[in-house]
Amino acid sequence: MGLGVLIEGKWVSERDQEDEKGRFVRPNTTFRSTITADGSSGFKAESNLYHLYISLACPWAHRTLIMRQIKGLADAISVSIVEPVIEEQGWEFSNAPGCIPDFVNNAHYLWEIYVQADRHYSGRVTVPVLWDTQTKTIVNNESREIIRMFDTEFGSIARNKIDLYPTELRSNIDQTIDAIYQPINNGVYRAGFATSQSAYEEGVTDLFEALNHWEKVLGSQRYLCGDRLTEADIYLFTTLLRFDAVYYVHFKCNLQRIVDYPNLWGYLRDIYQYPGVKETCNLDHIKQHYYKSHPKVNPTRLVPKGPIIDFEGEHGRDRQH
Ligand SMILES: N[C@@H](CCC(=O)N[C@@H](CS)C(=O)NCC(=O)O)C(=O)O
Repeated sequence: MGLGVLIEGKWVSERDQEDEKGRFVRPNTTFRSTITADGSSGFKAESNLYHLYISLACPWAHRTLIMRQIKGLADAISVSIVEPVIEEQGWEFSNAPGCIPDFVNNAHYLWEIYVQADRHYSGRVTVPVLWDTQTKTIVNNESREIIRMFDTEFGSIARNKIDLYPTELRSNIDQTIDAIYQPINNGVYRAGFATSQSAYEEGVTDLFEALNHWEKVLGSQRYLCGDRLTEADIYLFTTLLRFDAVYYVHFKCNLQRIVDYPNLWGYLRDIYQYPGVKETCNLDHIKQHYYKSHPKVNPTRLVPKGPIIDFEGEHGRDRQH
């Protein structure tokens, strides 16, 4: 069993995901509309209009949930949470612990949402998905764009007046998000899904070079872009949270754990303890997902017991800077 795909609106439960050199390739997403504060894009920022489909296991989807939480958009944008494990039919809804079924469209599988948006849709069925309940379509399924919309377009609706994309830091934030994407966020997948030794080594080398770099940066400032929390930190956080429990073992990213880096470890705890963030973190969904959804990587699908990680301990980041 592997990951499936929709072809002309029909679900097919196997697809290839490497190139001829054994390198993992992440295809682009296809629904790329935007919501704007004034509605000029065709989708207006409003309460009780949009619904977010996510997995608590997926680092890309998790980011959108964190942004929704930090901005105080939880009452304005509803959410469904899929089962952690990807089976034959892809992402699935249920009442299992930590899940929220699809009370908006009553779908059983996430692919039904894609077909409802486009009867002839061909492509991957991924989380996150931002759904418009009025026009009954997918607005966007690219986490980076969903996060930006939540941050900049829902100002009058958001309960918390926090800005994670402040004008004076915008180019720095965008550059940082770009800089961590290939080596870190996608780097763990490049290492873990590689099917040749050289592709794996390429991924793992880039990953640890980048971690070493940011470890240094975080020695002299509290966050990636300076002394305030920004979008870029949310991007790094979801990879770091999964690292020691999953990527270190399952994806063979094992030169060092995050707990072995003094600055990255304090930083990870710092963001975990930021108001609203820990409620979005579910290590059980995360471990179930990775160890059971990739039988090519872990054929027995056994889920390890450990490690025991204390995310709640003192982070020391406020004293240091
Ligand atoms: N570019 C997307 C990537 C989303 C993505 O790859 N999600 C994964 C879960 S971590 C997924 O749904 N995979 C299912 C599949 O590939 O079939 C984003 O950042 O929103």
